[in-house]
Formats: sequence, structure tokens, C-alpha cells
Amino acid sequence: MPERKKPLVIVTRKLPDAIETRMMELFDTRLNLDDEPMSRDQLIAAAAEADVLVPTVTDTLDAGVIEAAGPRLKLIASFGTGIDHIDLRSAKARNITVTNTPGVLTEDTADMTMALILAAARRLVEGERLVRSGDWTGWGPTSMLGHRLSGKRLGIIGMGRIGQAVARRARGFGLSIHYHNRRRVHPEVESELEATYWESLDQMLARMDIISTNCPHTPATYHLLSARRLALLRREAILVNTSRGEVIDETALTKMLQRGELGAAGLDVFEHEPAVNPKLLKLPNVVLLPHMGSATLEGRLDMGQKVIVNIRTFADGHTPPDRVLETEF
Ligand code: 8YV
Repeated sequence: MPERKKPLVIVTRKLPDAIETRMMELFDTRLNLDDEPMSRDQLIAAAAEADVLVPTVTDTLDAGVIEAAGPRLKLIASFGTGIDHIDLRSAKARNITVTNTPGVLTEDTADMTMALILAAARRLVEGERLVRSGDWTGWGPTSMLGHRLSGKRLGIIGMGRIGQAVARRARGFGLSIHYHNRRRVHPEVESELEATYWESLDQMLARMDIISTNCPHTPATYHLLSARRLALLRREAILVNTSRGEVIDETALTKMLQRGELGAAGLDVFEHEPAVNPKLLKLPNVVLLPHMGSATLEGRLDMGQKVIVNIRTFADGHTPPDRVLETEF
């Protein structure tokens, strides 16, 4: 049997060595060893040449880039779960299959969500800064007071895999679980988590001590937490976001934090990453992280494995396991 030609796979960012090595063995792989994010022109050039493109969240594959794709491009195997950086309609119109890496980031992202909840409620970063500054004068009965988690209400926006993993952890901290989701989750899950479903997001927002956004960014969730909705939050509420910056109106949120209209926030993602609203940087009651919710070595290896399996399955003429379905558009 004649040996089949290996597909040309162009990877846009530096991936873990083990993943890159395996990709080199399996495919005609072009790596980005410098890890310099590709410019739009470089992306267009890559899409024009590749059989398979492996982008990440930092690559915007909009209609223009996808329309410029060459006839060979048949698969976009994204390294990541979120797919909001890819114009799925254009990909479909060009008959390009899109895959992602769901499931393997769930626990890590949920851990980071809890870390942000704890950090914001208990002022971890402020305390750390105080010690480092050399200005700490010793323990005081009223110094560095935060808020107890146990007995508070957590409202989760987006009760998918990550939202549920957050709920499981939060219950261990004594939080009661509330959620808003497009669809009510299975009664068994609701009862396991003793979760209260709110069809009305507005109603839920007004009653929670802590809000966590765990939904994907889609046209329907863009600025889901608009200025109007943010204003419904209780004055002492804590808001954490490990999903996508675009889900929250960052300007409105910043204004509220500046005016003391919100207790605290923990943000791992931003509306215009990597740019962060400079006003946020000045606020003491905000914990800011550089989109590291899923940043574990184990997670990155699992993601890479998924990318490889998706490419391999597709190249063998089968439907890749993580094909993004049209219902996700
Ligand atoms: C990933 C993420 O690290 O997978 C996602 O949706 O937000 C991140 O945690 C990133 O997307 C990799 O492309």
C-alpha cells in the first residue's frame, strides 16, 4: 500500500515539548518555537498553506482569515476549550471542521475559581502585598478583616462542566449553590449539589453573596453582566470571572469597584486581553490574574493529547471526537 502523505500541521504557539515531539513524529508539523503570537498576516499565510491549523485563544480566526484559507485547509484543531476566537460560520461555509479540547480543563479552572473566591473574600493578595511592603506592624484584632465563606450564597452563571465542578468545591466550603443556565440541569445533579435554579438571572444576581461566571462567550453572553445587571448586585457582593472577559462589561464593573458599589472582584480574564483597564490596576479590592485558570502542566498535556487525537482521527477519515457542533454556534 502506498504510504499516505502526512498532513501539514501548523501550530501557532509553543506547546509542551512532549506534545510537539509527538506531533513531529505523526505529522508534517511546523512549530512556533519562539512562541511569538502570529500577526494577522502570518495567520492568513498559515491558513493559506496548512492542511491543519492548531491555533489557541490568542489567534483571532475571523471571517477574513478563514475566507483567505487555502483549499487544503480542512481542519482547525484548536488548543483550548473556548471557541469564541474562531468564526464558526465561516469555517462551516468553507467546509472546514473545527475541534476543541473540552473536559480536560474543568478541574483546573474550577480550582482557580475557588482560589479567586477565597482570595477576594479573604484579601489574600492585599495581605501578601502588606507583608512584602515591609509596612506590616503585627497582628491586630481589626486588621485585614475579610468575609467568611461558610453560610454564604454562591450564584453560578453557566452550569456546564466547569460550573458544576465549582459547585462541588464550593459546597465543601459551606457555600449554598444557586445557578442560572440556559437550561435547567438534570434533577440528579441539582439534588447532588442541593442547587437552586433561577430562570431569571436578574433575580439571582440581586440575592447572592458571590457570583461566578462560568459560561462561554457567545453572541448571547456578550456583556451578559451589563451595567444594568451589575447594578443589581448587592453592595458587598464578590464577583469572580474565569470564563471570558467579554461576558462582563469591564468598564461598568471598574466604575462600580471604584465607587465602592461592589465588595470585591477576582478576574482571570479581561475584555481586551492582554490589555487590562488601568483603573483596575489601582484598586485594592480586585485580584487580577493573567488568564491562568487552566494553566497546569497536566492540563496542557491533556489538551495537546486531545489535539493530536482530533487531527489523527480526522486524517484517518473519521469524525474527530471533539468536533464543535453547530448547536454551539
Ligand atoms: C486556555 C481557555 O488556556 O481553553 C480555554 O477556553 O480559556 C484557556 O484556559 C486557552 O484557551 C488556550 O487556547
